[in-house]
Amino acid sequence: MSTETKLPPGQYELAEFPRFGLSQFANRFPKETHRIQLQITGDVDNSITVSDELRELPRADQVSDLHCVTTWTRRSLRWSGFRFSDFFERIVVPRARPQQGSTFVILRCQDGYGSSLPLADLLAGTVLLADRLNGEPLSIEHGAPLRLVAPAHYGYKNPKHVCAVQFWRDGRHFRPSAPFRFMDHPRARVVLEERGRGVPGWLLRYLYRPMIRPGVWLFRRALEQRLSAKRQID
Ligand SMILES: Nc1nc2c(c(=O)[nH]1)N[C@H]1C(S)=C(S)[C@@H](COP(=O)(O)O)O[C@H]1N2
Ligand SMILES: [Mo]
Repeated sequence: MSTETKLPPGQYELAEFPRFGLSQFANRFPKETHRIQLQITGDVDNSITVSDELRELPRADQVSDLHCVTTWTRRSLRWSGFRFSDFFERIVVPRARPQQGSTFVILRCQDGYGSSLPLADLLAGTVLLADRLNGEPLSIEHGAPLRLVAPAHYGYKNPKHVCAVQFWRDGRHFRPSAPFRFMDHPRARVVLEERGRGVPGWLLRYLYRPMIRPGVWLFRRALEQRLSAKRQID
């Protein structure tokens, strides 16, 4: 059981599952929360848009933990969706035809957020494009209509509201969403505490931890304001 295993280095368990991220994204929301629309582009022979065909892939369910780089962990989340490896082998390869060596993958999101991972990491069996959480369709808080779940990598490599997947031969098209380069490790593996680049992970624990409470508060308030503004319009 995941609740009995030890947490990764420097992490502590949170009893709630907050909406969270870099502060500049607190007030940004996806326009489309139901219909999946994924653009597949980059160094590919054929750029395509994938929507309901994604739901024809075999479903994959998994229970995994989400580890934010700021040191909070939410345990035992029940995700449901599609394995990234199935998506890649059954849709991307035959239809978009990535060019030789296009292994730098950028995921872009409806709120303007973006993150990158090497293709090899995305092909791991635990990486999902998830459309459900704990038996319900994904909520706005947690990434509707589709998010990446990559439990071996810190939360910032788990983009929400994903709208494009780009396969490039190198990283020159990528500008990390984080304000400083040290905040984006190319792989961000949790077991190795790869929180950032050029700065030891254990040191970043102390820098990031004070950001948790204000971050949770900011993201919650932004969502409440958005919901009450929507109620006035509806
Ligand atoms: N589109 C988008 N995805 C995002 C973020 C964001 O601000 N926008 N924040 C990231 C960070 S830093 C974390 S820890 C997780 C938090 O996921 P949650 O909001 O479902 O708790 O989402 C990640 N994915
Ligand atoms: Mo995070």
